[in-house]
Amino acid sequence: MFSSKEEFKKFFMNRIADKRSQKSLEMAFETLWEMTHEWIQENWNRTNQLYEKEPEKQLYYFSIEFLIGRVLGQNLVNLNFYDVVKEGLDELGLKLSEIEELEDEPGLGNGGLGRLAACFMDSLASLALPGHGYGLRYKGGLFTQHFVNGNQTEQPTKWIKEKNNADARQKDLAVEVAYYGDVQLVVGTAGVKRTIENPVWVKAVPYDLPIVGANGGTINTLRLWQAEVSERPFPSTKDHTVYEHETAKITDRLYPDDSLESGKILRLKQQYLLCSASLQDLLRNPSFPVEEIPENIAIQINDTHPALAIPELMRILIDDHSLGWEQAWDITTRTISYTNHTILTEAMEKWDCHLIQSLLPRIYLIIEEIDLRFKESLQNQGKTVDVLRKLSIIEEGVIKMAVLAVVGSYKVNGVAKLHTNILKKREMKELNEQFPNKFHNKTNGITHRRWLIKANPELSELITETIGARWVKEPERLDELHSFAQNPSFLQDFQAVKKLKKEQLIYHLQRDQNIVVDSASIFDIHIKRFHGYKRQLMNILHIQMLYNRIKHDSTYRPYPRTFFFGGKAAPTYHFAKQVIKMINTIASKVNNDPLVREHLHIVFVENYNVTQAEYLIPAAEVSEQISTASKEASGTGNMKLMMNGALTIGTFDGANVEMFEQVGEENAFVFGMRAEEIMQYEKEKSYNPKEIIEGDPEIAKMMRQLATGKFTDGKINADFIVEQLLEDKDPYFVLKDIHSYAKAHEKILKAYDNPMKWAEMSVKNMAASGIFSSDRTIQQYSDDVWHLSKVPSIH
Ligand code: HBZ
Repeated sequence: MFSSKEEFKKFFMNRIADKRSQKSLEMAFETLWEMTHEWIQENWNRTNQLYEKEPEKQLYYFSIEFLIGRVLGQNLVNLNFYDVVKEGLDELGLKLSEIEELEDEPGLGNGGLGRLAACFMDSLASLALPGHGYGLRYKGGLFTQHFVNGNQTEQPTKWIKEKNNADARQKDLAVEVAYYGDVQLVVGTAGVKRTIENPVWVKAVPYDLPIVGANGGTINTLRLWQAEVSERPFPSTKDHTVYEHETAKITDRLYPDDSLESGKILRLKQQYLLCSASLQDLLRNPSFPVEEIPENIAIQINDTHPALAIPELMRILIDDHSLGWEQAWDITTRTISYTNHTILTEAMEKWDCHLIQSLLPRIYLIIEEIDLRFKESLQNQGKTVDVLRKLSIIEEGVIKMAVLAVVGSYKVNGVAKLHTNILKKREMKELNEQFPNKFHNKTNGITHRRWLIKANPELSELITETIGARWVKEPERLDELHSFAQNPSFLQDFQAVKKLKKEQLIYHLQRDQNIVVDSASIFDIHIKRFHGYKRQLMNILHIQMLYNRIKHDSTYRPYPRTFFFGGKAAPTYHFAKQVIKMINTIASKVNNDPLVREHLHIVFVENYNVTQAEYLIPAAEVSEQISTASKEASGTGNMKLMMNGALTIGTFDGANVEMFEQVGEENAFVFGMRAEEIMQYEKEKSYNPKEIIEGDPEIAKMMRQLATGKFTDGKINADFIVEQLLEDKDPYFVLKDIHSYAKAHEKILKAYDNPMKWAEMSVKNMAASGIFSSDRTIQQYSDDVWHLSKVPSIH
């Protein structure tokens, strides 16, 4: 390691010279990559030795997704080497930012849930807490999105390259996972045992990624499993070639769907591979007796995707360690805790019994027994048939994974206050009554080390110059910015940084997508997965509304705005894809209209991912958080944008509610119906959008424009859109909220008219954002759920 820029340069040049004494970017990337990995390795080994020497309780975060983004630059930041390396390279005529661009981001997640797991990993290591991740190493991450005639197309992406893999294969730690087979009763000296005869074995090989905490101190491990062909005997009754093909496919690609559960057997195989391999790994040579698992291990399951960890742990304890049912159940339910991320019915996982029965026969028997025993205890308590039905794990031939997850965990949490309340009072009311102390809230957070320090070094520097550097370690200290919210010179500096970040985004977009944007326009940003409930449709309909006004009211000439969209739709989510097409079509109409384009510009950023987010978020002035109230469990993009000084236009939904609470509603643009109103309408089925259309000429006109295809020159098939709004009764209340949304936008224009006031509001948002650091979230999980102790310093 080095301590100065000069030392770094010498070190770096020696390496380069070792190779082919060329300064090409690729070589610089490779060299830097190797160097950082060597630095990391040292502390990684030391952290691991410490864990072995002084075994304290460890947390394992089981997640089907870890959306980590690029790692090179972030590791340099966390190691505190970023500036030294950047300056050193500058002097050698190399740009670190260009070198960073050579890294392909591993898209091992869809959206919020996967990114949350990545932020949590960063916070655990940065807080020096012993917490690691278990996930899957998909060969193909999330698809690459391209637009062809405005339609989303999906190309497979392979992030794994021969060279520069961020992870290291640990072939000696491979484990075998059993699928299919027959459950046999074997009578032995120790009593009756169950074994699985003639299973199809799959080898799970771990790949380890270092998770570098702040200041490079604690380095934890993210272990990702890859499925491979097993060398164990193969059942004679099955076709070997088919099986080899199937095995190779298990970790071939990430499921690109973040809501509609499709009940596919391959997905079930993925889930079981994650759970079985990880648990076998954890219980390989434990330094403690299995009876003491709960004192030594905490397992957090990220949604229900890893809920098979519950019956799998039971299987291991009963079948492999000969424990009785009660004892195994006691251990399991004191080890596992569960986070719920959604109340959307279509996203609640349900598996057909027969699917699990044939793929995982022993696991099925265990789930059946859990259900049976639970029901028995409920009957003994005299529960009604209705309550019994709601609380049953198995109902009408399907396994409700959320119920299994609640019954099998010691703690269950929602991801924002509103969401947790909805879980407790409605979605899981009976479960909450049954287990009154199980449910709790842990409002999500984001790591400020990536979303502020890494993505916005200029703003971070300004903050440090203003309030000192303590906020880096204690992000709640961002609230010290409050006293500068009316300081003209600070506000001007803030404005200058925002302008710079807008220009950097413009440069990036021009280079990559050949898009030209006016830096003086308001940057209004709507970035997230495409979903009905996230209401990108309302945003684009509002733009259509503005277009009509500009065209027909010669006095209406609003301040220029650029509306940025970014996000992918699940390949099978037809409606979401139609909205993408609609935005692209309206974009070309708006952007090519000589009058309108003076006021409105639409930019749809292709292939939105973590890397793009790092450009977009620091440049944002307006953050669109407009989900139908009650539907967005938390949201985390909202927090990233707030931390970078964007003002939120948003509904009272998810974590928005808490953001407004922190910053004050006067520093945001709040609109729309509340969760209770929406839920009331849903319950009564009393909302009729037809009435709105009939009573509102402006909306009626927009619907006509869409239906006749005149507005879009026949380029979109608006049937789907109009059908959803009319026949499907506008399930996300777009037409009900659109006027209140439009009014909020009017307020934005008014506020932007006063740049100093706008800057003041932005600063107040930054100042109030510290609580949304995932360091706070992780500390709360640790205090209330996992009970971890800090790793002693290794320096
Ligand atoms: O989890 C999101 C929530 O929608 C969002 O409100 C919250 O902030 C975030 C973190 O808690 N949920 C997801 O991102 N869900 C998925 O990505 C998903 C992936 C695969 C599935 C189902 C959902 O099968």
